[in-house]
Amino acid sequence: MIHYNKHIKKQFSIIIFIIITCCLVGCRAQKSELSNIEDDGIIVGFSQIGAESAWRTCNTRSVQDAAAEQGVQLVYANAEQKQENQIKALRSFIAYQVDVIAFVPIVTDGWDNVLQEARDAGIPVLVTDRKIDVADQSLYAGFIGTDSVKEGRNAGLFVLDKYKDKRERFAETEEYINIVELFGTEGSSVALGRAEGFREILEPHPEFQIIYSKSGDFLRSKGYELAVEFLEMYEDIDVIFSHNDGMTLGVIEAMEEKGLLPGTDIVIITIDAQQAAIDALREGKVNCVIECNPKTGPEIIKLAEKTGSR
Ligand code: GYE
Repeated sequence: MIHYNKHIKKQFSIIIFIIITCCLVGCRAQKSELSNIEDDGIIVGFSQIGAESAWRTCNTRSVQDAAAEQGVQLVYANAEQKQENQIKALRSFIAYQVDVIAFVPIVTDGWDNVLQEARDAGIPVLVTDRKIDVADQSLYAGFIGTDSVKEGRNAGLFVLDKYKDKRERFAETEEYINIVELFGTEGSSVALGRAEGFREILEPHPEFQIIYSKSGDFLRSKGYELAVEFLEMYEDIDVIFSHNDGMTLGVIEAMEEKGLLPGTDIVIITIDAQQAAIDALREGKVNCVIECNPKTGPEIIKLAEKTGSR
């Protein structure tokens, strides 16, 4: 523990104060320098979740390309799958006084405070790809993303149709249709929505039962790990509902290692429609691919320009 006498303490705090002011003036100066350099281009702070899937990297590139095309200055931050890193990034955007903040919220909760700080700083915020739960919806200026509940419903409708015959015989056979679900990131609006939409369609049909549901965090490696686990646990799986192609590719790998035929021995439904999943569909290793378009960059930048124009 270091002890200061009161005079030194006073001098010390004056020094601290001078440093902070210089920084801010420097920031403001830098910002005004930026504004001088690119006076018609806005500065957008973009906080991305990470690079957990081909969908994610395509989404990032779409935003970066659209910004470059529009002459928009993009300050990009990769949160490496951590919410605290995203909050740190949003706070640095606020300190830096960007014109607009756009972010992909990894989970739905925990954004109220930092969005209030952005509002206090007069910086509009756009929520992209995934949704958030905040007490005051006016804390953000807009949302651009996909309808995950609808994606889940489409997966449910596919299963409903696929097992039409077996369902009709259920009353006499009592043969259940066993479903395994690979859940996305816990607490993310996309995983919650896909699960909700899927159950909304199947719940009225008791012949369907979800016997296993675990989060693979949208990662191929985790999809593989969980597949090794549930293929060990169950012999009578009819359907695998995977929340994204990344996890699905891990499942296919594990099934083939076990000598099983994906798409034949077990019906597989996946969401995203990245090229590898389309190829697997063509090869019959996947039975249903539901599209989720990652190329939202142009819309995000267009809305950012509208929202943040100087
Ligand atoms: O389905 C998955 C990614 O938020 C819609 O996140 C996105 C999802 C997408 O990891 O591949």
